[in-house]
Amino acid sequence: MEGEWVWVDSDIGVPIGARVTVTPSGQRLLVDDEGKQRSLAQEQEASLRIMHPTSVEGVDDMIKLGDMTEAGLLRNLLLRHKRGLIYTYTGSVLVAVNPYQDFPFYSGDQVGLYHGRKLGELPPHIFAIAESCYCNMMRHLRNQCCIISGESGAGKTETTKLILQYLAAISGELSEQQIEQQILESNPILEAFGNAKTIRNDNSSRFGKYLEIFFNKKGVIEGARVEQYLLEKSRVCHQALEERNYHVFYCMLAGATAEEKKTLNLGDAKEYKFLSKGGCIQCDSRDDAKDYQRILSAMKILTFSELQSNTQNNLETSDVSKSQHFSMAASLLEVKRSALAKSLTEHSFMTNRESVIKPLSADQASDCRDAFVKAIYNKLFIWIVEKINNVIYKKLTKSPKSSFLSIGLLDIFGFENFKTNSSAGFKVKVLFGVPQGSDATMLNKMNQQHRRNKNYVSSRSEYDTDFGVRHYAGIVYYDSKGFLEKNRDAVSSDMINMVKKTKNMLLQQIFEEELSTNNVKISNNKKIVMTPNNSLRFRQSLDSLMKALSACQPSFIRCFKPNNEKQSEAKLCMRQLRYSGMLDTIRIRKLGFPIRHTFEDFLKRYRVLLKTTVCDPKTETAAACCEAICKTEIQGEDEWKIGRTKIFLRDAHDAILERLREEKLSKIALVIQRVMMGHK
Ligand code: AOV
Ligand code: MG
Repeated sequence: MEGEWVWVDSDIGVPIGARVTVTPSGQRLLVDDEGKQRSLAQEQEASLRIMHPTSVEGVDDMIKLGDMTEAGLLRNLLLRHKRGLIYTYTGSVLVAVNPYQDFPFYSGDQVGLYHGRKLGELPPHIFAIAESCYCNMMRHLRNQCCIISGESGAGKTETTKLILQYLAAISGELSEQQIEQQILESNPILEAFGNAKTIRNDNSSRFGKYLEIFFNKKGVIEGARVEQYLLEKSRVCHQALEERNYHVFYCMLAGATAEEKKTLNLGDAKEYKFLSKGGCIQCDSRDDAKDYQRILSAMKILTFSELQSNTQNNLETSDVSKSQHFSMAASLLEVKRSALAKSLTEHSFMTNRESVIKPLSADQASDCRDAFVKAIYNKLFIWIVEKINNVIYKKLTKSPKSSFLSIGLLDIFGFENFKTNSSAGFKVKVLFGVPQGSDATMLNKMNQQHRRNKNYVSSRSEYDTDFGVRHYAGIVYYDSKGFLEKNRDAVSSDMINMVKKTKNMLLQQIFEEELSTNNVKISNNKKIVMTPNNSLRFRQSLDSLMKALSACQPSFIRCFKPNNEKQSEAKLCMRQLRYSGMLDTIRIRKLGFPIRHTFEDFLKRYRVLLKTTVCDPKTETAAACCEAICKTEIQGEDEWKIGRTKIFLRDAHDAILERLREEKLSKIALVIQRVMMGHK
């Protein structure tokens, strides 16, 4: 058995690989994948589980693995990752393991290499997936989407950008225009305002994004549209230890010239409370000053005016005091100091008979300030997205939607499981729409409402502030403490009245909705400005996302994070493998027939492969013709099935049939060429 590879038990919960070796002194050993040695008695050998050769060597498509187990998948990924092969297929699903270093994978040459090639023809690559989306879109005239998943820091956002880069490059070959560049340049802007350093990722997306890229029928990009979901607002006022606020603040303070900073009354990042709560100003992997120039140039390309670039959110100093900062805030907001002071420190409401003004406590006043700051930032973000869409999307709205084909890229915020989770990573609870009340009343309400929901784990006692949610990745416990504060964004009507008086056009614009609704609801003696309920709006936008996604042909990319300071590589990947449901995916795909076409579609596409001597389409049904094609071209009875209206194929046959079709077509082309030459 010397030299043989086997599976041995390990402490990560699944078996790992080991090799049988014999020392010069004749001692038999097992050396496992982690380099650990264990002795091996001869009589044990018979019970060893021999490793399938595909697991010894590694395969580029997990469907080809002989040992179809979690251990098999895990070893294959890790083996390839060690060799610098970060991409692996699981059928048509791409698994991408974050390399955390720049590889020469993504040059123009690579684009050229993958363009026009079928999935599986070349080594697994994100460009192959992008090409397959593009090709499917053009071939079936069907909209496509890429669903990219993975935990925080796994590489979703980078993957999205690579797909966009690929599509922009191949579209750019077909025509000379600016739009591809403008779409690409929207990223640095969105990331500046919507990404931040967290302990998981130096460039963590704190919002969800769906980018839909529109092509004309020739395959040239005509425009794109960004939809954003749930920016994490609490970060604007509070950051956890070792985390930062949004990049843009640090970039601006590091990158603006001394003169510009003087004009805008700006200091250094460390002077601002809202920028230094995480005790972290610098981020080693980022160059804030350089990024600032990048942001400005992107803003120019997307036609933001200079005034708009400068009127950024400098509000973080708005302390409720008659300090210098307070005057600055008033001047930036372009309101009278007295109006700002009133709105921040007083609370006016109606009793049955009269209007009453009550002073706010210091705590209430700072809550009020924070809610206002968060609202401004959130609205500014929405405004930026709109502004970008005005440039990259608006002109498409003049033509009917049916004149375009599209590829949508979904880049969400990744799963983060901390010892204590609070609403920072879990925004959906916003759905309860609890504008007032305390964390305890909210928890109580949730416990009652979801008592019977099997995905909800109620608090253990009335003193317990935790509750749990059963996610696909496992149960996650959330601490309800501070939950409401993090999600509260109801701006008081006093603040809105103040905004009414501003001369600042941008501020007026972003609060347009509140200013135009006179719909002020009075409840419990508190005035709250009612805009369309945030949770309702979120639900609507999720609904429309789901609708959009389900109307598309999807491609899936699963990003993996190979290391984490606290966990071994294998253990970490195992967890991700489990909750990605990959093994199930493979089992189903291996068992099933994931490729399906209607008889008509199939026949239209592969008619060149039909031997008319065997089956004549003039006299036979489409189903019979399809059957005839499969019989001659696909080996193995069990590889395809004929249904009532459709033909079902195993995963691999799509690419095989395409290749056969192309060979046949080029042969035909050659014959035609010869005939024409002969005629000349
Ligand atoms: P995420 O989007 O999945 O996390 P990112 O796409 O921001 O993760 O990736 C995190 C970091 O990993 C990047 O900043 C790069 O340094 C590195 N990285 C990812 N993919 C690649 C690649 N293909 N080549 C080289 N480096 C890469 V989050 O937004 O936190 O959920 O919510
Ligand atoms: Mg991201």
